[in-house]
Amino acid sequence: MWDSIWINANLVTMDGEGSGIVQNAALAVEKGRIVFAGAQDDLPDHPEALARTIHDARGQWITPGLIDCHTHLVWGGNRAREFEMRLNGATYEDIAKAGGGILSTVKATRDASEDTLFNAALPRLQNLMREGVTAIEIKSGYGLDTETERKMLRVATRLRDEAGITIQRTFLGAHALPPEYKDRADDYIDLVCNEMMPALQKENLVDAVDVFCETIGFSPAQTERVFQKAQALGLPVKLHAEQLSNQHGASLTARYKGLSADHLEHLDEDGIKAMAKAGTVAVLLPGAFYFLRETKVPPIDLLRKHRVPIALATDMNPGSSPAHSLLLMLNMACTFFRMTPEETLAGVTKNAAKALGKSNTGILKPGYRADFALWDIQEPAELSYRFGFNPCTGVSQGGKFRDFALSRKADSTASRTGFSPAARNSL
Ligand code: DI6
Ligand code: FE
Repeated sequence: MWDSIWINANLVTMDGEGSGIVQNAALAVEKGRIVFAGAQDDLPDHPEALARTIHDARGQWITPGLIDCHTHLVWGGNRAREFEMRLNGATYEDIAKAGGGILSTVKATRDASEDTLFNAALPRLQNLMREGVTAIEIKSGYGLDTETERKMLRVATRLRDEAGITIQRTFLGAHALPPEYKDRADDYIDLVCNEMMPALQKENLVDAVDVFCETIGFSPAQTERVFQKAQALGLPVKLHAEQLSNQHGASLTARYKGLSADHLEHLDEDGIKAMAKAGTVAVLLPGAFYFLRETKVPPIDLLRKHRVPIALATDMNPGSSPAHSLLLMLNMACTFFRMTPEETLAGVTKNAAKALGKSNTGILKPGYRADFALWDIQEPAELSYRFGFNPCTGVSQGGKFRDFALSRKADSTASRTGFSPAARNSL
């Protein structure tokens, strides 16, 4: 007997070339894994004979759980003041050069206790989870000293353990130059490579390594030193690349078989070819594009031409993208980047899984983790069409199912398997 089965569903499996749509479908789960995802008529027996728990999806859609593969979700303080400064004409770079920007968040994060950071981060994470997100990446990088980088990665680990969500913890020690290393960037890279990265990896706090390669960040040569160290320690790399200028960071990342190169507004075709060859995912961040009022669009057509997988993420952070909704990123990717609804959904499922180096989630397919989301929609394109509305009615996280309709107990119309219209958007 299987543990549970969803019947009368429509699936967006993401298996194969397109979206892999199956209507009048069923999805079954056993021991946290998908054991069936296909046409209901192809079930080997009656649902009652196959599974202990039967959920009637009543025509709702099921997609793979969404994946937010680029976030800076743990930070102290906020940067609303800087937002106002930018509205009055200062640029993001101006503010960074004047010691604000990332460094103002570094100060607030150093000053915050681990509990304070955890308590601030949890609702951000819960907001994503309520939108069907079952896996995310969280970067450090607002500590810039061993102690505070450790504190951030410990918070990310606690979020993983307490929220029961898949989290990739990325060490971004080379995010900005801390004030105590002013004009000594190479010495700081020594610290990152020789002290911080090995110590934090030894404490089992690091799953991947990232660098901010930019004129206001670190040079390609400094980036490469960090990549070499990561490689020596067996850690996969990724890069904040070509966000504000073309530093040829994408090619560098490809040379280290990087998981992803992210932002990419200023990426050129050579970088794209290198990414295609290495299997490096292009992670686009429409929230940062929007919030920094960027006008240069990432080279979508060339990415398509060279068949580089495109992922989308929130880049959730206090400075360049205080975006707390992954669904909104789908809409922005369509409006700003002219991506198709189908491309955006691939961007937060199978391609985002690839960006995290995970081959067991992001697709509805037997053998994969039972990470999926239920949606009260008529067609999948609605996920990118509407904005500011959340049609998610339930989430399975490795087979653990949370029914958002049922969680409002006061609603007497919510049945064991049902999704009462009155309750479904109540959380
Ligand atoms: N690029 C970004 O968009 C974030 N980090 C980075 O390297 C922004 C971080 C911040 O402004 O706090
Ligand atoms: Fe970022």
